[in-house]
Amino acid sequence: MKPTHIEHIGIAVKNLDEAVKYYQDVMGLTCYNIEEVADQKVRTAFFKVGETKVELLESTAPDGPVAKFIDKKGEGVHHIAFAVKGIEQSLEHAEKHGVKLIDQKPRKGAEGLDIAFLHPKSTFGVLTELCEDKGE
Ligand code: CMX
Repeated sequence: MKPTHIEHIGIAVKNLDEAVKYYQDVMGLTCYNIEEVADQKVRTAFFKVGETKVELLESTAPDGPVAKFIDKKGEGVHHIAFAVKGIEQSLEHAEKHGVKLIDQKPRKGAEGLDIAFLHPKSTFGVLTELCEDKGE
């Protein structure tokens, strides 16, 4: 596997609008996209910081992964996403090394990227996302 950069850092928040205001007013970043990802039960807001993005995540349902995370651990860093070339081969490579895959195959995530998650119990406690922009 060859990650090229950290594509984004996902941060779980209770209130997207309040968190967007903080990142804009205090951190001086510009929110360039707000998008709902229905199958993940989240509303997301994106900010660019160099080549990396900050993705704020607000749950849209009490049984969604982000709501469950906040119930258990509180607000905070939820996942780290690595941009890779060849996401299918990267997943195979991780699985061969004994990593538990959450997604056996890539699926479409926010911003049209192909994404797949690795289980945090196999990755030293960090929910890890692989993503690839295939430009489709
Ligand atoms: N980071 C680190 N550990 C996490 C975690 C996270 N984000 N989410 C859950 N865990 C830990 C829990 O603390 C728990 O640990 P313990 O057993 O030690 O208590 C364990 O993983 C199991 O957690 P759970 O609450 O029982 O939750 P589930 O097993 O039902 O689901 C997970 C956990 C990671 C498989 C699920 O959240 C998932 O599939 N995540 C991937 C999808 C996702 O997060 N989507 C939202 C973002 C979408 C986007 O970016 O567009």
